Amino acid sequence: MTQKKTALITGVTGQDGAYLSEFLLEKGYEVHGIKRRTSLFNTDRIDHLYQDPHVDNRDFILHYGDLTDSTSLVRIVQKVQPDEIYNLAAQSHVAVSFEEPEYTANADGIGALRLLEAVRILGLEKKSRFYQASTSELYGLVQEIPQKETTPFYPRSPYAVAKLYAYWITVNYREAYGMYACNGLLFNHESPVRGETFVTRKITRAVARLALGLQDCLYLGNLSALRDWGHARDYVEMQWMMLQQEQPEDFVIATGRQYSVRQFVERSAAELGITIVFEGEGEREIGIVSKVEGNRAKCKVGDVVVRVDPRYFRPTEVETLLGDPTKAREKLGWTPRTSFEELVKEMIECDYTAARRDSLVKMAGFQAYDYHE
Ligand code: NDP
Ligand code: GDR
Repeated sequence: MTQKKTALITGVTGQDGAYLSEFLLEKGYEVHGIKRRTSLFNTDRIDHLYQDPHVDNRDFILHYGDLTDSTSLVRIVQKVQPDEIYNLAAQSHVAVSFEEPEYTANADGIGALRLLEAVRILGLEKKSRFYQASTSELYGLVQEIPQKETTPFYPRSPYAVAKLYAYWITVNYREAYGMYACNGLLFNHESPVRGETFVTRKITRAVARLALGLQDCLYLGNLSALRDWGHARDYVEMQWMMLQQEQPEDFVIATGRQYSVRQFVERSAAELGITIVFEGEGEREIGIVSKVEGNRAKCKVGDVVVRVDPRYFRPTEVETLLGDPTKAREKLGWTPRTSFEELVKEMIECDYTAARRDSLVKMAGFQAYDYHE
């Protein structure tokens, strides 16, 4: 009987952590995840994978730890003796990194070093393969379009600068200690469980709520930013594939197609039969309902449903990202399965279902218990 492979995932409670856990469990792995202590439950995305700790032979096991706490990492790596480590944990919000630059550097930059050092201290350099969640944000200010593995980096946020350190320390441990360590340069990837403050999920949630009369207006920042958006489910497969090669290498993962934030809004609204037209410019730009079809939306023609709020502008912005996934296709046979339209549809359908539930609860006269009274 061949022994199960063991994977350790940091950031297991995040979007990618949840999809990757599902994927690896289906492949027959024993999956260990690191979650951090929070005052509220933070395991919503993986609750369906939970296994009762009183049961023997579990293959999904969570450990408390934190990327800012070396000793917890050493303890967990020693206990798990992983064949594969996926370092997905991060303060992953670019705008927030301007507010918390030091913490972001600590968790996203030095955190990767702590994990690599844990592997080295424990003498697991030849056993544990290491995946680092690198990002298209490294390209930042445009040097070349589309961006590929050889495109020079120009990070534009504390988040991206921290991730630049993590990228290079991963390369350095590969070269210095012969570790199987590699970077996935992943472009934006989304899903119905994307964090609610990233622009795509903010849009799909808001459009669903606007359609049902639960919200009046959606406030956004830079509507012209261009992104290459894929589906997280497709991208975690590639994270695994990168650790199954003979030699460790870095890969760009992207769709090769690009849309603006404005187009994401238009597409989301169209899924519910709402046509939005944009007028004005810069901070005065607004999105107005020009047509409503079908019976899924209660909006009226003429409603102003999108406004620009400069509070969402970033001190330095990444205006355009477009990835070239040729290397991933040619060397690993990977291509994204989900189109932009399918991604938006899936996200809208989930958020519309959730909004309908809220709407029905509201119509039934339910009021939440107010513990301040
Ligand atoms: P999420 O923000 O959804 O998840 C981040 C995870 O990291 C969460 O589990 C979070 O825990 C955990 N975490 C945050 N800080 C710490 C810490 N100090 N110690 C331990 N865990 C911590 O991100 P995604 O799943 O979208 O992204 C996964 C990784 O890929 C991240 O590193 C991100 O920067 C990177 N990336 C993401 C892209 C994308 O488009 N999604 C593109 C390119 C790279 P909690 O749940 O408690 O908050
Ligand atoms: P990004 O994702 O910064 O690319 O980082 P985000 O969805 O936050 O922003 C994408 C673009 O939309 C513009 N934008 C807004 N963004 C947010 N969050 N909220 C708004 O209201 C808004 N209005 C316009 C932004 O300015 C930006 O140009 C994501 C994260 O997952 C990172 O961890 C990851 O590394 C990169 O993708 C690749």
